[in-house]
Amino acid sequence: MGKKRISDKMEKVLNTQMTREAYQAQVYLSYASWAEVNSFAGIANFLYGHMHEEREHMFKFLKYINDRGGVAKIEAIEAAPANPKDIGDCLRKTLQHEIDNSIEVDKIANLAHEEKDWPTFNFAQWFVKEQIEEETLINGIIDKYNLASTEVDGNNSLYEMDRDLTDASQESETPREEEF
Ligand code: OFO
Repeated sequence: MGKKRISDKMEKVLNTQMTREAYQAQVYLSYASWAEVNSFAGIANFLYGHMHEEREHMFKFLKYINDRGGVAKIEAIEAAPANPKDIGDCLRKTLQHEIDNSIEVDKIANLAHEEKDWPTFNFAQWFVKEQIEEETLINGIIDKYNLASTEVDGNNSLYEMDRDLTDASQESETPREEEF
């Protein structure tokens, strides 16, 4: 184990966020399973895919804590929330989970700034950008849902939207910095 290069406070905050990322994965997993059971295979596929992204986020936190001489603590993950009422509810709740997560990520960047912990500030920036992408991605799907569900042949449009999501990317259209 290397010399500890993060504060005790930061270690605790990063550990909390690591568990929160695992919770985010639980949310996507439970909503995906709900969508699958309710015959929305495309949406389920998209949500299962995103569950893996959240697990990767959790692992990024784990590695960072350990690499900086802290100790990642694997703790209990909060139970997934109740099933959504319908697809619209599912998408809106997914967006709210992402917004809540963005707020927590911003707090880490803020603490790193206060502590002049520039490595953690830099680490947090990856997540700040990731959250912009994720909110944009889910907002885009909500827009499609709103269009699909307000047409006269609503069910048919919803069917098509679900089919489109089968191969949907997990990335938003926002270019990442390295793509400029
Ligand atoms: Fe959905 O995001 Fe992790 O951080």
